[in-house]
Amino acid sequence: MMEYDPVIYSRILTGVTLGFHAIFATIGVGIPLLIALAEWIGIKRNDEHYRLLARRWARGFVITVAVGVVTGTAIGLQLSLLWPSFMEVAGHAISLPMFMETFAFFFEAIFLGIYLYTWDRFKKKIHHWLLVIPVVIGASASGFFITTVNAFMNSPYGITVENGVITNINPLAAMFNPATPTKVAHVLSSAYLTSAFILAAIAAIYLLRGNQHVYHKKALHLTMTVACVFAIVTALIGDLSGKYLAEYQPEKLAAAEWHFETTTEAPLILGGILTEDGEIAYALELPYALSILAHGDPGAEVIGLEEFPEEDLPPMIVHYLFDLMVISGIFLAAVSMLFVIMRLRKKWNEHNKPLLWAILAGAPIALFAIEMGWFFAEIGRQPWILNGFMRTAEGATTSQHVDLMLYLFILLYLVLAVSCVTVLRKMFKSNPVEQELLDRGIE
Ligand code: HEB
Ligand code: HEB
Repeated sequence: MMEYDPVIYSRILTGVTLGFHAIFATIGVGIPLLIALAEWIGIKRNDEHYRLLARRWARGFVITVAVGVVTGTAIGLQLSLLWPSFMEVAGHAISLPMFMETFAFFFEAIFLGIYLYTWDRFKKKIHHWLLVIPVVIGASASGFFITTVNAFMNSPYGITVENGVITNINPLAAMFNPATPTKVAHVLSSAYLTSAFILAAIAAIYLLRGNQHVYHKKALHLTMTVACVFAIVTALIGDLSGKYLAEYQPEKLAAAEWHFETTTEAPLILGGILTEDGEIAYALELPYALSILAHGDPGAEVIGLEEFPEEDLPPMIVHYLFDLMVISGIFLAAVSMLFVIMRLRKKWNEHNKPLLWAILAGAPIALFAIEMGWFFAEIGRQPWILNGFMRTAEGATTSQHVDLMLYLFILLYLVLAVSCVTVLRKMFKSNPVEQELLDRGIE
C-alpha cells in the first residue's frame, strides 16, 4: 500500500474517472456521425440495409450514452470535491463552457429520443433523417465545450491572477484559448476515427465467423471509408498539435521527445530507455523529424528541457505515451487505407482473414490511442493544474478519505462496464440481423 497522500489519490481517482469516461465520451461523440451517414446512404440509394445499420447502431448507442451520463456526472462531482482550490480559481472562467456542455447534452438527448421513436413515421424518409442532425451537432458540441475547459487548463488565457485571486475574467477569451483549435479538432476527429473502427470491428466479427450477409459487408465499407478519412485528418491535426505545443507548451513537447538541449535539426526519438546518467539508449532516431513536427522546417530550432527549472518539468514517462499513440495511429491509418485501396481495386473479399483480424484489432487499438493521447496531454501538463498559474498539489483537497472514494468508484466503473457489455450483447443476440431483415420483408 502506498502512503496516504490526498493529492496522489485525487490524481489517480481523477485519472481513472476520466480514463473510463473517455471511452464513452469518444463513442458518444463519434457514433451519431456514422448513424447519420448510414441513414443518408440508405435513403439516397434506397437501400434498406444501410437504414437498418443506422437503426441498430442507434439502438446500441443509447446504452453507451446512459453510461456516459453516469461517468460524466462523476467527473463534475469529483472536480469540485477533489480540486476545490482549482475550481475556486478556474471556476469563474470555465463555468460558461461547463454549462454549455450540459445544454448541448440535453439538446442531443431530446432529439435522440424523438429520432428513436419516429422510424417509419414520416411520409418522406428524409424528414426522419433531419432529426439525427441535431444529435450529431449536440454530441460534437458537448465534446467541443468540455475540451475547451481542458484546453484552458493547458493554456489559461483571459484571466489575470494576483496572489491566487482572479482579478479579471474574460470567459470567451478563456474558452477560445490558444490550445482550443488543435485540441478540439484532434479530439473530434480521433473520436470519429475510433467510433468507425469500433463499428467496423463488429462487422468484422460476423464476417470472421463465416456470416457472409451483404449487410455486414456494407457496414464494413462504410465504416472503413470513414476511418480512412479520419485517420488522415487526425494525423494532420496531430501535426498541428505538435506545432501548438512547440509554441505554447514547449516543455511538454521536449519531454515527449526527451529533447534535453535546445538544438536545430532535432530528431524524433522512438522508444528507447533513459540511462541513469540521462543518456538515451536503444532508441530509433528519425533525423530532423522533431524540427518538422514542431515548426514544419527540418532546420528549425527546438527548445530543450534544459531551459526549464527542474521543478517545472513533466514526468519523462510521457515519451512512451506519445510513442504509443503515434504507433497506434500509424496502424489505424495503414489498415483502413489498405482496405479502401484493395476495395477500389476489387482485390478485397470477405475471405481475407488477416485484414479482417487487423480491423478487429483496430477497435481496441483506437481506444488505446485515445487513452494514451489523453494521458500524454494530461501528465505532460504536470506539475501544473492550471499551466503557469497553479500547481496540481495546490489545487487538491486535503480530505483524508480519497482512498476509500477511489475504491468505491473503481467498483462502480466495473459494475457499469459489465452491465453495459451484458445489456448490449443481450440486445443484439436476441434480435439478430437476419431476423430483423425478415421482419421488414428485406432480403
Ligand atoms: Fe484530465 C487529471 C485523463 C479530460 C480536468 N486527467 C488527469 C489525469 C489523467 C487525466 C490521467 C491525472 C494526471 C496526473 O495527475 O498525472 N483527462 C483525462 C482523460 C480525459 C481528460 C482521459 C478525456 C475524458 N480533464 C479532462 C477534461 C477536464 C479535465 C475535459 C476538465 C473539465 N484532469 C482534469 C483535472 C485533473 C486531471 C482537474 C486533476 C489535476 C491534475 O492536473 O492532475
Ligand atoms: Fe494524438 C493528444 C499528436 C495520432 C488521440 N496528439 C496529442 C498531442 C499531440 C498529438 C502533439 C498533445 C496535444 C496537447 O497536449 O495539446 N496524435 C499526434 C500525432 C498523431 C496522433 C502527430 C499522428 C500519428 N492521436 C492520434 C490518434 C489518436 C489520438 C490516432 C486516437 C485515435 N491525441 C489523442 C487524444 C489526445 C491527443 C485523445 C488528447 C487531447 C489533446 O488533443 O490534447
